[in-house]
Amino acid sequence: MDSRETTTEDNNASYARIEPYDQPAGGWGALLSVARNLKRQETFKKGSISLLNINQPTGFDCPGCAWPEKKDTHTFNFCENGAKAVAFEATSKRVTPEFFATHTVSWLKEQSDFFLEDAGRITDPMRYDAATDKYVPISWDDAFQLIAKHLQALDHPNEAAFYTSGRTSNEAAFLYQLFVRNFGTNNFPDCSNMCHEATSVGLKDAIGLGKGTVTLDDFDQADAIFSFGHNPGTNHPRMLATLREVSKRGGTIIAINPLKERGLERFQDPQAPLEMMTNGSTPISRYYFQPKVGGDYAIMFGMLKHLDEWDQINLSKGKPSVFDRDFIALNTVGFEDMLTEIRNTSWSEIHPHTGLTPEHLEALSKLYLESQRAIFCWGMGITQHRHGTVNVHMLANLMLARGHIGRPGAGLAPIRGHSNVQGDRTMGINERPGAKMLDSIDRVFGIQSPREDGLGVVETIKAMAEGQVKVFIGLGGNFAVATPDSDYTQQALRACKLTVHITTKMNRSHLVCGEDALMLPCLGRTEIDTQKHGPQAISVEDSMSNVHLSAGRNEPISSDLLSEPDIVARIAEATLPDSQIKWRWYVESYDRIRDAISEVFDEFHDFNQRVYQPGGFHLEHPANQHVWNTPKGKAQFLITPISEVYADKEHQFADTYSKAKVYTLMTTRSHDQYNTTLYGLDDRYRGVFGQRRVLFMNEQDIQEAGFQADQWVDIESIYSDGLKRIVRSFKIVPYNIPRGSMAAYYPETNPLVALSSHDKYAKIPASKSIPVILHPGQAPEHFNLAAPVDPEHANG
Ligand SMILES: Nc1nc2c(c(=O)[nH]1)N[C@H]1C(S)=C(S)[C@@H](COP(=O)(O)OP(=O)(O)OC[C@H]3O[C@@H](n4cnc5c(=O)[nH]c(N)nc54)[C@H](O)[C@@H]3O)O[C@H]1N2
Ligand SMILES: Nc1nc2c(c(=O)[nH]1)N[C@H]1C(S)=C(S)[C@@H](COP(=O)(O)OP(=O)(O)OC[C@H]3O[C@@H](n4cnc5c(=O)[nH]c(N)nc54)[C@H](O)[C@@H]3O)O[C@H]1N2
Ligand SMILES: [Mo]
Repeated sequence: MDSRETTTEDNNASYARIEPYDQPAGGWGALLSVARNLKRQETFKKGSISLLNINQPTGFDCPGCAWPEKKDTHTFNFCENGAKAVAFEATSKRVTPEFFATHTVSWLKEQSDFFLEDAGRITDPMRYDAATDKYVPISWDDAFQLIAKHLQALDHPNEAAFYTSGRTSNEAAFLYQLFVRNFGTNNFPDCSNMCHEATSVGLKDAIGLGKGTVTLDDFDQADAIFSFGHNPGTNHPRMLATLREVSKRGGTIIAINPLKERGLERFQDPQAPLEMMTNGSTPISRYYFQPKVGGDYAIMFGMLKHLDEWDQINLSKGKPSVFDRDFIALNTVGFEDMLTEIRNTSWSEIHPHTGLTPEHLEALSKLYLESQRAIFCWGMGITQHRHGTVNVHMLANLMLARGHIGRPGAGLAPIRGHSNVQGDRTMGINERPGAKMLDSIDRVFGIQSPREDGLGVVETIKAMAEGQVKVFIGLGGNFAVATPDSDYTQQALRACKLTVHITTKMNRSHLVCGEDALMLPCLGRTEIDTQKHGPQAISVEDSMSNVHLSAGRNEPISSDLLSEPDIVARIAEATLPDSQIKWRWYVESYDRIRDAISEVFDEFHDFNQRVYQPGGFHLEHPANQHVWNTPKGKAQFLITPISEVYADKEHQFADTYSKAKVYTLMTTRSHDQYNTTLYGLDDRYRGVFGQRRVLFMNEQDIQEAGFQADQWVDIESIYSDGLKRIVRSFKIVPYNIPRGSMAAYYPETNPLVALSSHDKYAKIPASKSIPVILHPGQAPEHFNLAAPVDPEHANG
């Protein structure tokens, strides 16, 4: 790790500062930051992109996040971080073959992640040459032949793994899964395995389909929105406009989050002229509960226990039940079993795990009791725990118990991450596919899809390290950095015979090469994608199951780029010369891919016809019609004993093994990053400027441990496998966070997460609950280890 962190001189220690930010989310701060980013990426040099009003018949899907666009508008709803994402892709900076001729891979490895991606867009396909330790140009055809040669040489198709990152379009994803299944494996590690897989698994168990049940219209009708563990001000800023409307019309927003996130407190809408002119803002959450990290399961357990106690009182007085008894009787199974477990659990077993006072827990439960149309939103604060899936079961239990599913203005709203992560899953990027989909694929294409489950992210890493997977192909993403246990993961990638990255910009994964390695540059979403039948649009599915088209408007940054569907088709054609599927024919017009999709998936009937309608179409969630696609045909209440959830062997081990105090560390995003992509070094709303190596810590914890604000510490994680995992030189920042809980940024802290520490069912790495201890540390050799910074480069 150290090599990547210590290379570039920091020439701006004075810019870096920690300073409370008292402005609302959004507002002038957001506009200023956008302007700086556009300048920094030299976007205006090209003059071809108009960010604030991308207006065209097919629409444009912002690659920033999966929050839905407002219906029937073709305007790109502007937000600060969406604008940064677009500017970063539309940059006029280039990484050319000349660039690679002057820099060895060893030299590039010494540079920060910020430097690598900031260098610009990759213009040509490149192959790693071990003799010179440089990337050298390769023709597209040779690249595809090389991939084919490696794949054909494997003893079994299961010796290859095919990663997908969630920016990939439906069309590319569909062709990709088709190719991989035709090749013969279900090894589909996916960014979702580190993200909302707990949602997909947990909701499938509970309500029959692993997707949310609400649309934007429901937000107009809800009386209460509960926000569990997500940070809209940074990660889905367009959501703030929706929350602002809810707040303005008197709806109640309730945040449950260990950190006070500015976007959940106050918002100034950059698209509301009056608010901007008067420097006004709208309060967002009326109630803010700060649990300890990982406390949600106990909180929801407690909410159900309160409801049950109030129910018993009501019934004894002849009053109506607290629960929606008719809904429960008609639609669900498992309710009584759940109540039995809850009644058998005492308050003293619940309260200590929540981090809330009993009074606050009761108040939160009352708020839920009082709402007739409630929406539950959640993000990584719920899923990235060893108990991520059971957290999702609990969210569903609460909703089902009061009949909030299928009722207007109410329901479940997971807030997905990557702009098409949900669509990729729908298209069959799934390492544990259902038989129905496979039968359908086989029928339409005359192939025999493999039936055995494949490998997800965690399993792929292990299999590569152990030599069972020898070829890694990544359709987007930054596998080497986004995954846990970075050192082990990177060794695993290096052990491969071939690593391939289909990509827009250079990142560390491209430098962690197998024996052979390829970097294949593709068109980005902002660019015009011209195929035989003319310019093409791709489709995506947002967090609320709306499917719509997106087409880029910028000239491609290089004439040598291929689109993602084209690259996939050409890999398929080269690898499977005997395949009956006319791969390249599909790419001539993406309508053909969409026609094939509609043959495979019932819910995509008349895909082309419907997707060309303004705003596209909505995929109905059967649960809203009270159709439950579970084994029993009913929604299921699912309960895990609280003693089991919190008898976490890793935390128990850490407590007994370590003499020092063990804290729970969450890893989270700053305001200036998109996952592993750093736009800058500020986290404006949290008052952090020009730096990333900070550790947010409770003030009393700091005192008790004998540390001080601004002191440098090393963070060590403790797991029962006994391996040493440590990251060095983090600065302590006193912060409003419950005792025992700490926060630091991802991905700098990924080396701390043991690969074996993940959710039992969804296998999501538990990157929001790392057991850690602290050691006094040293100031880093260079002030800012994460990346180079100067005032020009900062986003203040
Ligand atoms: N600008 C920008 N936009 C993004 C991304 C980005 O990196 N940058 N990433 C995209 C992706 S892939 C995703 S998945 C989403 C991620 O969006 P989020 O789900 O918001 O992800 P995080 O930033 O990890 O923040 C998690 C939130 O959960 C809280 N939290 C942590 N632990 C707990 C806990 O135990 N309980 C509760 N209740 N809360 C907790 C944290 O304080 C934080 O507010 O955003 C997407 N959009
Ligand atoms: N510790 C910790 N680890 C985490 C998380 C956490 O909260 N804490 N969050 C997890 C989550 S939620 C996620 S989703 C994963 C993210 O994991 P990934 O999706 O693998 O990572 P990204 O950083 O989003 O990938 C960025 C790269 O994608 C490439 N790219 C960008 N646009 C395009 C495009 O249009 N096409 C192609 N082909 N490539 C493109 C660029 O090369 C860029 O460098 O990380 C996970 N890891
Ligand atoms: Mo994500």
